[in-house]
Amino acid sequence: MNWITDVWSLLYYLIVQGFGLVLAGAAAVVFLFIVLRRHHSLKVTLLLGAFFVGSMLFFWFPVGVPQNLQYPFGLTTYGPAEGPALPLKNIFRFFANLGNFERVADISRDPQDVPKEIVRNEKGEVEINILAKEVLSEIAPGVVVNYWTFDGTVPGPFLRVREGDTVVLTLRNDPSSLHMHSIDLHAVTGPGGGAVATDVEPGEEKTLRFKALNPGLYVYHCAHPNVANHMAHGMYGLILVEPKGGLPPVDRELYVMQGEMYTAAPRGTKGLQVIDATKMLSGNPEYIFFNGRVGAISKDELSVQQGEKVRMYVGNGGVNLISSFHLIGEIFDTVYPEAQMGGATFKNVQTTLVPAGGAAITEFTADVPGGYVLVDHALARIDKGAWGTLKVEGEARPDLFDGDLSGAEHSGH
Ligand SMILES: [Cu+2]
Repeated sequence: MNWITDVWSLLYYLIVQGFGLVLAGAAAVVFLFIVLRRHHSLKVTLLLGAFFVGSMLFFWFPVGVPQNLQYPFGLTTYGPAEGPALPLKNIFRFFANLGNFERVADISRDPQDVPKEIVRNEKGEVEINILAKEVLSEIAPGVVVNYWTFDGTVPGPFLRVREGDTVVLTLRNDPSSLHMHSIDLHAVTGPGGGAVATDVEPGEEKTLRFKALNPGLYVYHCAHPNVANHMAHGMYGLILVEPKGGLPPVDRELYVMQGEMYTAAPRGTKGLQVIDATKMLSGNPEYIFFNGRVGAISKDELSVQQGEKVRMYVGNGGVNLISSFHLIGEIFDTVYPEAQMGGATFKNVQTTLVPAGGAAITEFTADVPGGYVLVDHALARIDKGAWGTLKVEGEARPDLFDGDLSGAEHSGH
């Protein structure tokens, strides 16, 4: 893919479909005029023609045009700030800047990219620097999306602090960005979770200081209006506030975050995609995935050793759906429901809820070797991309599981 094919894939929707429809309509008008004129007076012909053209425009403008533009005109919204409709000039600025966006080879954040546990026993001051950056990358093979990111991946970096820490967070907005960005961390006690204090223009940076009062695993996300639109472009991640005594030790920690993408073109359409704000408001994504794109969790052949205790930090950037997180063939020994800490944990859980803008912590011990699939158990969503694989390596345990797996390629569940 280069900018010529990118532009072509967009022109295909905007010009070939849009203006093609106009040409077809004009031809139909001429044809209609000729036919009507044979049987009616000029006055009746013009009236009937005006009715036909009016009907065509009546349906085309509210139905045809919005479906082909990222920021539909005339979209009525009732949020506290502007809706996902942006001025036409933003679309032109996007085209003008198309060559300047960084092309990221792989948008996904490695699920193993989790910082080490915090060993200090006293509170401290933690400095965090994050870069908001708009990039181009593939959501599925050949399908290119203009992602808006924290640090160039989806989800953004896994942040880790300790209860009582003072966090000094600097958000910088890359000069190549077309939009303002900010960060609202659900771990913050204070207005907007820090969103207003970190709202930055392209090329600008702002610093927020906050005290991490409550332990837990929290979502962070961009909260520049339209917030849903910024989140649906990929601007979310997780911050873990470890409790004072730390979390019980485990052998492996993994970072998984579910997300959605609302492309105007049907799933699988190749080339640069236009985002459909109308689909976003309806909550009907074309793609649902873990860690930024379809197939991200499966790419590294993620594997754990038999006997290892595994902890998964599971977040949901949404922007609309609630995830029913499940690991096929495993039972979560422990779940921290809604990723809260200090209250009761759940034991022996099959499927746990991960709310939009929320998280869960799941733990299991890998006992039986083989392939496992993690899913959103609203299972139609796996066909939109919401699945990943995990391999357990070790010796067979016929005392726990004994069966013929030679037909594995035919069975999904
Ligand atoms: Cu943003």
